[in-house]
Amino acid sequence: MSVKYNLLKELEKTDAFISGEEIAAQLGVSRAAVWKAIRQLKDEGFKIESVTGRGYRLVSPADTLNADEIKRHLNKAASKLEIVVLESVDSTNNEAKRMLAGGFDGQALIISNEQTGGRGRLGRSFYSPKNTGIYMSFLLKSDLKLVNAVSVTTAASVAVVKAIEKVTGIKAQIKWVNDVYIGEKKVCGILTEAISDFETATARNIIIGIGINITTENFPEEITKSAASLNFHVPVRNEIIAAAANEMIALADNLNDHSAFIDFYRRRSLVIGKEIDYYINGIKDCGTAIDIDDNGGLVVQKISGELITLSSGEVTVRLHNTD
Ligand code: BT5
Repeated sequence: MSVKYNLLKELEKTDAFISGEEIAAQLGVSRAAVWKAIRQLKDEGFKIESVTGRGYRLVSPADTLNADEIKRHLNKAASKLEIVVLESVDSTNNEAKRMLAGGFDGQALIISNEQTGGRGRLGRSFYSPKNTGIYMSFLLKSDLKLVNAVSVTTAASVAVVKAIEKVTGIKAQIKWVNDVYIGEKKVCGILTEAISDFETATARNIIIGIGINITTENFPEEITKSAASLNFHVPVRNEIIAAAANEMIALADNLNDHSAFIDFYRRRSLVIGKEIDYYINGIKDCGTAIDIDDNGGLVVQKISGELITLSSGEVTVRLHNTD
């Protein structure tokens, strides 16, 4: 583990000042190494007070991503994941694809402290500033039938909502098909991609990208009204990541069987009973969301009374009055 991470752990133990000398002795490194790590942490946005003659004190709690810390919270089944923690990357989904292209043949969870090109669906972008969110991608092997593709997103939404609730106590809801909301604002988006095998009509590898705003406050102008964060200012990123991995792995082995997660998904649905606009290949229509069917499809009653089921990844749903 890095000097920086160990230093953070020391600073987190107390509200009092600790001298550079004491930290150096504790960690078995030089004073210069301590000073360098303090500077790195400050550069990353951690508020550390330094007073000559007294030493250093952490003013705001740190929430550094750390593979060992994540592994400590993983259960046995999820421990098979290779954990990759990056400081910055274009997109963790892209990184997963690069790993596959490079011959990686296992299962992994790739996490980054920021994304410079975070992606949403249909060419949209996902705002991913450093230190304040979770940006991660599961790279999983699968035997998922392509007809069941929507269930990956359904299962992932359930995993995220359960993880958030377990670690923070916050109850979130799911806006069909891939968004997690608190109140009327989006706190998490999910982008699933697959490497498929046409002959067997299965997804050989699936990449499940999840972005969760934890403490992000300043969103770009165009999403200030629709986006929010958990606003949870206690270090929780490693724990939420691990909790989501535990839930995801439990569901991933049987994605063709929706019964394990569909009831929970229904209970947390933000759309059932609401009037919605939906876009199929860019063409808008509206109706009332009636139910989520057993395959994760959204059952909508059109104004004409006709019932249709939305299940395509090309569908976008808008609640009236929200994004
Ligand atoms: C999504 O798409 O919400 C899927 C987002 C998936 C992000 C993860 S992060 C890890 C992995 N690596 C990636 O590159 N992506 C995945 P969609 O439903 O198309 O929503 C995109 C829309 O959400 C944008 O057009 C904005 O309106 C809004 N948006 C962008 N950034 C946001 C944020 N941080 N929080 C809330 N809303 C956001």
